[in-house]
Amino acid sequence: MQIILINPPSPFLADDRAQPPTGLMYLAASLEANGFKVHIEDLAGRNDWQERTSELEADVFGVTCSTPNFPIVKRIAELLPKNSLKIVGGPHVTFLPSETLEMTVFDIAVQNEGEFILSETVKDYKDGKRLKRIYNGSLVDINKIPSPARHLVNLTDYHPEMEGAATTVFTSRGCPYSCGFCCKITGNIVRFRTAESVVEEIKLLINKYSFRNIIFEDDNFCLNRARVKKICEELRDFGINIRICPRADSVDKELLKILRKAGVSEISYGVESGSQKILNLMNKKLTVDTSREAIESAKEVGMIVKIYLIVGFPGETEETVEETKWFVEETKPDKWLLQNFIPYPGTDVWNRPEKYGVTWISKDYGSFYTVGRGGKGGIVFRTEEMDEERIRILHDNLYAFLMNYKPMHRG
Ligand code: B12
Ligand code: SF4
Repeated sequence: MQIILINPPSPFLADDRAQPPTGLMYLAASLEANGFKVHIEDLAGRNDWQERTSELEADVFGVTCSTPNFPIVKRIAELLPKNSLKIVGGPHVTFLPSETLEMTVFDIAVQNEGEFILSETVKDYKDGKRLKRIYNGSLVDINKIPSPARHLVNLTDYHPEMEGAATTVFTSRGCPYSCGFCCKITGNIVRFRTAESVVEEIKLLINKYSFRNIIFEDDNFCLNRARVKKICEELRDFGINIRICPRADSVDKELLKILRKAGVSEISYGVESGSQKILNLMNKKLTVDTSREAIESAKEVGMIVKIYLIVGFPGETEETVEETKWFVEETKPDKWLLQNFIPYPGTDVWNRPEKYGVTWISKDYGSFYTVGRGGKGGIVFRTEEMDEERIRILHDNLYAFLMNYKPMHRG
């Protein structure tokens, strides 16, 4: 039984080879552990993706789909062999499984995490059992799944934004917060990998793959302080550089010093806005002051600081954009990334638009990207106060200010 897992291209992005397709590498590892032969076809960065897809041959295809990838993923399914089993999963499908099946020629949609359910489904298919159209993989025990099948991709083909060759690691999944712009695909309960398994994976990346720069891609690496300290204790002598993205309220000077000693050279915070009014509307449960302190403290211990900003959340005005500019002027981050607010399926804004004054949300999923080529994102909703033009003006105003402050870094 030959299985091919496909990562679609994302031509709207400045670089769609910024990171390896980790979700597919996890799925492949579980399939291999169940004795299946798997190939990962990464179409990212390929202009000839349609020709390439038409050439693929396998019994089962699994395709991953984020919302802006939907139109391309739909086309990929049409190009795959008619007699193959075509399964689709990923963030978009998790929230819109029935609609995805109605709008495409996929046979099966899988919600949530696919490590166990995909192998079970393929086994059932092999045994000729009757299959359902929608499966829910739920949230898996991340201490019971194999490490990503990194041998199935060429890790050096990807360029995460860090000094020198870098790659990514997930040490936990989940987040207990409920920000209105986030689709919370990893669930509310945080699942932590053991410190031992994280350290083993990092040793493998150093010894087998020669990486000395690692990005921890967790939603929030610092939620369990005791575990962070344990990992840091182990990593101290490795001499590697690490980038993390914790919530600003999960770190303090003491922890930052420990992280710095363990090799954390770069830290990114989801600051989102310099306006407390906007943070409250977002349900971010964070104060502007906390972000300010977290930036100052990280700089004091010698880390490069990057901030993520969102513009155009319902309620944004010229005044709130000005507050974000003041915040940047005052805190002087080393790097920034500005994203347009997009009401993704599964977010609170998508589920309860009226609560945010949202009067229309587009179904043109190909435009559902927050930042793409030229620093621009799609504009896919309206509120009573903000039409598309006004959202564009607010974005361009802040973007011009930030570019004047420092050029943008992707990632
Ligand atoms: C790292 C990351 C990136 C990286 C790398 C992406 C990559 N190559 O994988 C970069 C910076 C490039 C990036 C870009 C973007 N990202 Co991003 N990103 C993430 C992040 C933090 C981790 C993704 C990841 O690797 N997870 C780990 C793996 C194990 O999980 P997974 O990929 O979801 O796969 C699991 C399941 O989804 C499922 N599954 C997935 N595919 C399939 C396929 C089959 C057949 C089956 C059965 C199951 C299955 O099983 C997998 C194993 O459990 C997530 C948030 C999060 N915590 O997940 C956001 C997230 C995926 N990104 C998001 C967004 C919006 C974007 C952008 C659109 C932003 C933009 N610039 O406009 C782009 C689009 C990229 C793209 N083409 O998909 C949203 C997606 C929302 C949506 N509805 O699509 C998320 C969920 C953040 C959020 N909470 O809102 N991103
Ligand atoms: S944005 Fe970050 S803190 Fe907020 S819900 Fe999503 S993962 Fe959690």
